[in-house]
Amino acid sequence: GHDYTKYNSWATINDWAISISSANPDLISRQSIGNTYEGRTMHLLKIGKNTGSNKPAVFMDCGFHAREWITHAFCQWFVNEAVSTYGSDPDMTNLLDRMDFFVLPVFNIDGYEYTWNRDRMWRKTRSKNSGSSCIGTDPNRNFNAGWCTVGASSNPCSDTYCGSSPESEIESKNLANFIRTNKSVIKAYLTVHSYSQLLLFPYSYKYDLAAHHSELMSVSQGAIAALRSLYGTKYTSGPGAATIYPAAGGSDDWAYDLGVKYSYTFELRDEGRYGFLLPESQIKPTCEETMLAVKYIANHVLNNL
Ligand code: 0X9
Ligand code: ZN
Ligand code: ZN
Repeated sequence: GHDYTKYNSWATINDWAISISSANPDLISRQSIGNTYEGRTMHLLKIGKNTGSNKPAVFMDCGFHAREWITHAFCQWFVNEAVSTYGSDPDMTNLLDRMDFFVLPVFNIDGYEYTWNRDRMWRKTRSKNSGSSCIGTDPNRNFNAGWCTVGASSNPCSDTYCGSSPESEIESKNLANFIRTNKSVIKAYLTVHSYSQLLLFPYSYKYDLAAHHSELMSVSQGAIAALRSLYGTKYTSGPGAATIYPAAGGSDDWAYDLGVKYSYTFELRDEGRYGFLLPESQIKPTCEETMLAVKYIANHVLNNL
C-alpha cells in the first residue's frame, strides 16, 4: 500500500493520486496532460481552494529523471502536507486560498517503471531512437533552450542524449504544451531533481546572467536558509551553468525564457554518500525541509505579483 515514508511504485502512486483527489474535492482536482511514450497517462494535480476566479499558480514537477526516487516521494509529500495543513497552518492556508499549485508527481513514468522492474539506475525516457538500438532521451536536454549546444549529447546511447529535436519526447511536449497554454497564470516553475543539495536557476545553457538574476539569487538564498533551519542541511544556490555545469535543453531555462520568472531546479539530498539510492529513513526529513523552501518561494511569488 501507499506510504509517504517509503518509495512507492507507479501503480501505487497512481492509485494514491486518485484517492487523495477524491478525498479532498474542495482542494484537489486531477487532469490529464497527455500520455507517455508507452501509453501511461500523465495526471496533473491542481491544489488550491476553489474560489471560482483565476488564481496565480506555481507549477512543480518531480521524476524527470527516473532514478531520482526521492523527488517522486517529495511531490507526494507536498500534496499531502498541503491538504492536511490547510486550515491549521496559517501560511499554507493563505497560500492555497490565494494561489494554485499544479503538481506533476511523476513526469517520466515509463522510466520510473523501468527503474522498478529492470534497471534501478535508468535516467532517460523509454522511447525508441531511429537508427540506434539504444533507448531513451534525457528529458532535461530535450527542451527548446539552446537545445543540444552544450552539456548534452547527440548520441542516442548517451545518458544526456538531447533527442532528435526539441520536444521530440511526448512527455516534454505534453508538459510544454500545458505550460504554454497556462502561461498567464503560471508565475513559478519548480522542477525537482536529485542529488547534490542545490537550488539552481537560469541559466544553464549559457553563462549570461538572467535578467532577474539578483531577485532569483536572493529568493534562492532565502529558500535555502529556510530549508537549513530545520535540520541544518546545507544547500548551495546559483545559476546552473556556474553552479553545477553548463547543460542546454533544460525545462528550467525553457520556462524562464517563455516568461516564467521564478524558475528553479531543486537537487535534493544527499551530497553523494547514497546518491540516487537515498535510504527511506531520509524521506521524511528531506521532504519536511524541502517543504520550507517551496513555501518560501511560493510566499515570495504571492507577495510580488
Ligand atoms: O543535469 C541535469 O539535468 C540536472 N542534474 S541531474 O543530476 N538531476 O541530472 C541539473 C539541471 C540544471 N538545469 C539545466 N541544466 N537546465
Ligand atoms: Zn535529474
Ligand atoms: Zn510536515
